[in-house]
Amino acid sequence: DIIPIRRALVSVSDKSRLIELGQALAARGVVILSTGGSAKNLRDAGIAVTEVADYTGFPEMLDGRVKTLHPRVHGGLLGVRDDATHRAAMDAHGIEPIDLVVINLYPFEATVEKGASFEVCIENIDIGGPAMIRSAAKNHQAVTVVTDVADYDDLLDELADQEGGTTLALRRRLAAAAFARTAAYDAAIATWFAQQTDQLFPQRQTLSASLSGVLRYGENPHQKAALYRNPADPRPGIATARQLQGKELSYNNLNDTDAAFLLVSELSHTEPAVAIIKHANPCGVAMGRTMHEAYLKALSCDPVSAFGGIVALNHRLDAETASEIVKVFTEVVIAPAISDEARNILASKKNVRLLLSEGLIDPKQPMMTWRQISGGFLLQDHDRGMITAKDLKVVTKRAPTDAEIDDLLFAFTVAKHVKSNAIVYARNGMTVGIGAGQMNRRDSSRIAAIRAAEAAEAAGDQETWAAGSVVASDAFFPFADGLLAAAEAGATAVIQPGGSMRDDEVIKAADEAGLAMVLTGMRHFRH
Ligand code: 93A
Repeated sequence: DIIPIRRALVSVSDKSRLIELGQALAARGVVILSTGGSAKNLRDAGIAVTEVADYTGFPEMLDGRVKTLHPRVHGGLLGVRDDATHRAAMDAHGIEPIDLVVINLYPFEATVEKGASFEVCIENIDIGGPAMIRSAAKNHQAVTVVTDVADYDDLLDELADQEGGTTLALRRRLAAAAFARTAAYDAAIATWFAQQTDQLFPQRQTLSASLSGVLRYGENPHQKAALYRNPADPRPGIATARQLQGKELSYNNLNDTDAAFLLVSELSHTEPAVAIIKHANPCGVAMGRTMHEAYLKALSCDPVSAFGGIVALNHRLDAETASEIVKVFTEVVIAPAISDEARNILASKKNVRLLLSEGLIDPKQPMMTWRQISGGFLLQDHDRGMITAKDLKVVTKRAPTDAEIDDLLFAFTVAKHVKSNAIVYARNGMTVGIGAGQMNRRDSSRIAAIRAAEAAEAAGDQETWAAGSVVASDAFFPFADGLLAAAEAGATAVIQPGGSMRDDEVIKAADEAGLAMVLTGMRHFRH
């Protein structure tokens, strides 16, 4: 694995530590090839170098645009050392193997940052440097590539440890860093170029074959937008779904459909489940013995908000359910599968966007969420936290019944997908009232209670659907008031993370109100 360094090519724009590096290589008897400015610096310090121009027999030309782009250079980098035909070709053409390249690129990024003219920025696009870096990195089996002054120490240490050679482990690490460097360099060029031509978004593509492409507009008509698919991620999801019918998907459709599909993917995989989403918040979520039952239960939670909503199913869409869905104005339907009959029924509403995913999203799968803030990005891993019955800590005198536990876990899962502050009432595997996105928890509780009362009214029931329900909160109750509002509305059991300074007060209030309460120890903020 150890490859001795006999010949090096040094071509650097940033000349810091160049002399130190040259001296160390020369002391080990390494033959140094170098380009104009770098060669001059080394020679001035008394280090013997061969100009690349002398080696190739071609002068640096075209204002330095062509200095190392030559087969004697690239052959020396790319030739496979233990391949007889490669060796024969190298011998025939006088190509000497180059074991080490030390290159840092024309300072394109810094030139742009300085506010240089278009022409100066263009001239600072390095062509020969990235070509050599990529040749060397590709052939890292035999070639060491250094693209950052910060790696000189590792190189020199290894040459000392390995008697003038490098290990494959180091060459691999440096090759990975080298490709990352050229990728970032090209990305900087592409970004700058796009800004120069006001082409931040790619040319419009049709969305039928693949969902990626330029969208009609963003969250609002005056905003530009595009969908980028991650080609390295073929897992089931929104960007990999197939659109079977309907109008073009909008930015908001895609965002809402993602929220809907993530939610149903997290509910029981054995029982049918439906989520109806509006503005990225669920307005009705339910499980059922059949898909039809689950849909009707989800719809009844908030039929007003469901108008113009997104419907996500965790199982196959059947005809019975499809004929209910078409009765309500619906923007998008997404399911992992669909029956032929259901497809025909939906075809009668040709505007409805119908998406077919190849399965559900694994809620445990690693995903990142990122958002831009002024001057930077926030990156976090996706909220993969999930609570099961054994994670629950009963803190009240009364423990919840088994039926309550089922509803508590269901409500807490839904609450995870509701914008904070989130309060979710649930009963018999369906949400009956959801309070989302309020700046205080008491207001969310109030709204959820109002929804439960109105759902009952719409269904012709005398008593609010909050009666006999359970309630979930995405974060702890800082005061007893939100909890008491839930008790007043008729909830009998509570699930919340706990961890407030006033937990004792809240627990006491729960006991006094006859509530059963469990703590999860896990918060699910979603902002
Ligand atoms: O203009 S280039 O793209 N053409 C080349 O053939 C080439 N070869 C090396 N720039 C090229 N380089 C770059 O020159 C290196 O990446 C390095 O940044 C710089 C070093 O030039 P000098 O040694 O003359 O200061």
